Amino acid sequence: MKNCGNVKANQTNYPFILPELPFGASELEPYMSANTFAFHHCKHHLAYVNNLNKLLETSDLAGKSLEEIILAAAGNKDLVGIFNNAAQVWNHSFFWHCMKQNGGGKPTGNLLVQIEKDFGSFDDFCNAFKQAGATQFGSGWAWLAWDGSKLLIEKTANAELPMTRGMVAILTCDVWEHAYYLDYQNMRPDYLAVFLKNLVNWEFAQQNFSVCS
Ligand code: MN3
Repeated sequence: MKNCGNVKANQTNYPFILPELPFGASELEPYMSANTFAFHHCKHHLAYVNNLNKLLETSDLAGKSLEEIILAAAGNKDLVGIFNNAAQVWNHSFFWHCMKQNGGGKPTGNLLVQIEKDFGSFDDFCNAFKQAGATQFGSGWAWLAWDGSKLLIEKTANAELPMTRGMVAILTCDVWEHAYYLDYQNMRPDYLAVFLKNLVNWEFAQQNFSVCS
């Protein structure tokens, strides 16, 4: 479970399990602390997994894959709980892979070419990504996503994610307060800047882009 699965998600079928982090919980210090992971991974992410399994006990969606569950539940007011927990399982499993020790810097290869094409420059992309994350009101996520012909920056509320909008996630940053409050208190812009400068795993983003582009 060190590498918890493919680049789209790392979960296959019910009952879902909490994936291990793709790094040691203290390896991203000082930028993201082991204490943050003790809550964010071991409590928040685990709660989404447990809640989803509980809800699936009595649902005919239990035989579906995680992505099928998310897509089936999206927009269905009777399945809000399943959607929220399934999407948060997917989002966190994806998010852990978006970071690595000694991360940051710039992407290479065709992802960098596409970023420069769609955003003007890598710096312009960084500014737009940070702006999206800083201005997501309340809980949510900032994304780099691929819509089939171009890269977009999206911000989503709560558990919402690109796949329900017909887009492919390339990179994300969790901007729920539980992601940064222990290390950055209320300074969400500082957290987003550190995420891009010191934590981003551009190889993972490149893998995601290679699969879909
Ligand atoms: Mn979170």
